[in-house]
Amino acid sequence: DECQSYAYKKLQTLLSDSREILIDNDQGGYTIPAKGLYPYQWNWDSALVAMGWATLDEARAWEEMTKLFSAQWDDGMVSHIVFHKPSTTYFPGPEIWGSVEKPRKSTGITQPPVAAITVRNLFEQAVNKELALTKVRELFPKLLSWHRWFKTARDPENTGLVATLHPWESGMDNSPAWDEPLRNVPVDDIPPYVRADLTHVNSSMRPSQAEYDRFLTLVYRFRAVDYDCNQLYYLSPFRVTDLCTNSVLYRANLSLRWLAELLGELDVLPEIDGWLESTRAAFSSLYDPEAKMFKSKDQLTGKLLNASTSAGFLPLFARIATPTQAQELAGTLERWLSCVKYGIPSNDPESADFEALRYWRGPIWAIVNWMITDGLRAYGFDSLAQRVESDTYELLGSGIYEYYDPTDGKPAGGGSFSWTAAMCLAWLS
Ligand code: 9YW
Repeated sequence: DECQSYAYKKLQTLLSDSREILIDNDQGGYTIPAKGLYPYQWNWDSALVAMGWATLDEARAWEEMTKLFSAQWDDGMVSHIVFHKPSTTYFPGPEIWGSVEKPRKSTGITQPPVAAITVRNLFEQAVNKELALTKVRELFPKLLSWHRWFKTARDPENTGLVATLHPWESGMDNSPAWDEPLRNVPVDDIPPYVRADLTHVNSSMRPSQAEYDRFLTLVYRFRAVDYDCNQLYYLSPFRVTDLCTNSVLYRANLSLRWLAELLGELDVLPEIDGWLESTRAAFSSLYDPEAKMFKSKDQLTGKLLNASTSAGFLPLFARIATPTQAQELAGTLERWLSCVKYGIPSNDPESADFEALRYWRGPIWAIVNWMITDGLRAYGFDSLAQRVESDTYELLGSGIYEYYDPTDGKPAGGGSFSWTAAMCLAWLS
């Protein structure tokens, strides 16, 4: 009937808009997150975007991953941005990460390691299994070396949890969780700079100047030792246990293990099992039973960070929350949802530093909703997942943007945004 055909049309429009966005943001083997605002290849964006590509072109999805790993460092790190082609619309670009004379092809920091999760997902969904197997064989050693890098460079003291040394590495740059640790980062006498982000998005929605001064200070300090991964852990004035990175890494290690079994690479299983075990043993130290929430931690002070952010629900995506913790997290999420029109806000809507439109301090991100609903379903919270999925569907209907205001659903940030489009495809195709 009429109602059904309206719903069908809405879905088809959403899917075709999403496909168009990926095609439009395709730079030849890699996808930029958004024109102007983010003109290079971003690490975790690409891994999520590949799941969207898979719904229209499997070969292209694999290429996204190949292109990302083409910039892998000798030490195993995969950078948070790869500068394949020059651009003047983003700061800081290749000359800041390197020098004007010798610009770098990629940044000296990483991002949440979604890639192994993607590779498993692409293989499982693949129609062309022959291509998929070839690609898994090609990518597996690269994934393994990246995960080994996390272990050696970011957990040299073998705690089971990896360190994040820059807010950009967390993927949630100006999360309220970083306010405290950033206060202990001094601002060095850095060269004057002009932010390019403010020409694309209103400054009231972006990280503050004080934050950018510290982001840049960290970059210059890391650059001074040429990003030597054996030194950065010890010299960085910012060192946190980020819930997003650690949750994603744990889930990615589960995926890596699955891929190892697929390929018959049984020799590496004890190593991966060791990582999984030590992370499981350490993870509950990030749980705050009073707040009924996971919290990130400042490794330099040893303190759990006060902020409750959407990253606190990602242990569900990781499958690392205990059943009791999961039950309590679901309660916390219900409270959050009762305070806003749409879920899931990136920051506790009842906290004093909640800002509905400022980046990672309030707005909703479709990729985070996708990860959390995946986790909710894994723990059996289907109706809660359903609530978030239908909220997300409504939000996407108002435009495929970078993020959304949880109080009224207004889209904001960059438009025609790749990973939002990809989530739309991965979810609804
Ligand atoms: C920046 C591209 C990136 C994401 C990050 C997000 C933002 C870039 O955009 O960072 O300059 O602030 O925080 O997670 O990868 O979408």
